[in-house]
Amino acid sequence: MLSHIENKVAGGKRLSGEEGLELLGSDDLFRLGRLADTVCRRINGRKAYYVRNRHINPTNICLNRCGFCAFSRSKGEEGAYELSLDEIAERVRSAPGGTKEIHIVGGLHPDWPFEHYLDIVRTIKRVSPGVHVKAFTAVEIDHFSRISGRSIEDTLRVLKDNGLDAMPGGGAEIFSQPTRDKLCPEKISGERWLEVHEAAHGAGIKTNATILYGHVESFEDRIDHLMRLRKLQDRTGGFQAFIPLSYHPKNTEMGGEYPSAIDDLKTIAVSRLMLDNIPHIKAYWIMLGEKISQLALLFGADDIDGTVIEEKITHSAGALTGESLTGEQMAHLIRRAGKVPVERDALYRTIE
Ligand code: V47
Ligand code: SF4
Repeated sequence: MLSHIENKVAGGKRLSGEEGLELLGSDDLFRLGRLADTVCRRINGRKAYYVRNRHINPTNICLNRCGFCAFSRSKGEEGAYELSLDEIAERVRSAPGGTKEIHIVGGLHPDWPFEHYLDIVRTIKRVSPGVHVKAFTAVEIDHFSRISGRSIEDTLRVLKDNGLDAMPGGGAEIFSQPTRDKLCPEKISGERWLEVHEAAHGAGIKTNATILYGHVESFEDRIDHLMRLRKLQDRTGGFQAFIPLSYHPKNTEMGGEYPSAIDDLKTIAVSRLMLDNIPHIKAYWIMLGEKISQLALLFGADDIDGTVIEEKITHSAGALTGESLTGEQMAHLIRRAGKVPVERDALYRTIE
């Protein structure tokens, strides 16, 4: 059934949306994996990447309160927190030697002004001038634009001038609006998310993209999501990595089940096959677990992400993983999957 797709992949041809749906509907997981691995090796050879990074979530207070998010709180609610600039500085200062990236995402705080987010970026750069700051989802950038009265372009320019090096891929969820309305009615639309990333690419800021899968979405929603990303990437080339985020249901308003390991691997493989123009597919070990991430390296992924150190978003929602791995542990996982570990920075430059 998949042989015409195999022929197209062998000839380096682009797959259609219908073919994407066929792949997602297939039960032949190993065939999908082999096909995705062929494409992955064509793009990245035997290399698989990891990064020494640290996550910091400045606040969990959020105006949006998405149905799948167990991390966020409303202002004044039990468990709500705000990190001070000193607490952020301390987290950066105490990050292990060799840390290359600080990853910052947080809630949409009702009172913090745009200047405070600039202070966060400046604080990190002051404490550790050599690290890359990969910060703020498109959802946050849109929020900053509204609270500051600046255009998206101007908001991004000011952030970049103050030290922003790259943007993470969160907030994409599922672009299709009817499904998005069920997940996160308060969040910016899929179109707006794509506009913000297009503006970032225009400003010379590399970004990532994600999909949140395994909840109420259909296979059509997943393929529509991938096709919209592929179309934008054709125009800008600014996406570095795509990260499928496996839904974690615990403590969420939406509830439901964890996606299966089979769905995790299939989603990685189909992402690699459909997104022929995004160089890296990340198997985020925090969400997939160490062993599924390792397998994912044979199913189209070429990155397992980072040392992380402290992780709140997935762990609030029932993550079964630890919060941290060392660089050596990640290199070991990669090596045992038969790939060559490559340490990278936030811009995929190799660390020797
Ligand atoms: O935007 C929230 C998702 C994202 C849940 O760009 C959930 O390198 C699963 O985007 N189950 C934040 N997912 C994480 C993220 C990310 C992580 C690592 C690397 C990068 C990168 C980006 O997590 C949110 C949302 O889409 N999320 N709640 C949940 N219950
Ligand atoms: Fe807020 Fe992001 Fe959680 Fe949605 S996913 S409630 S925007 S922190």
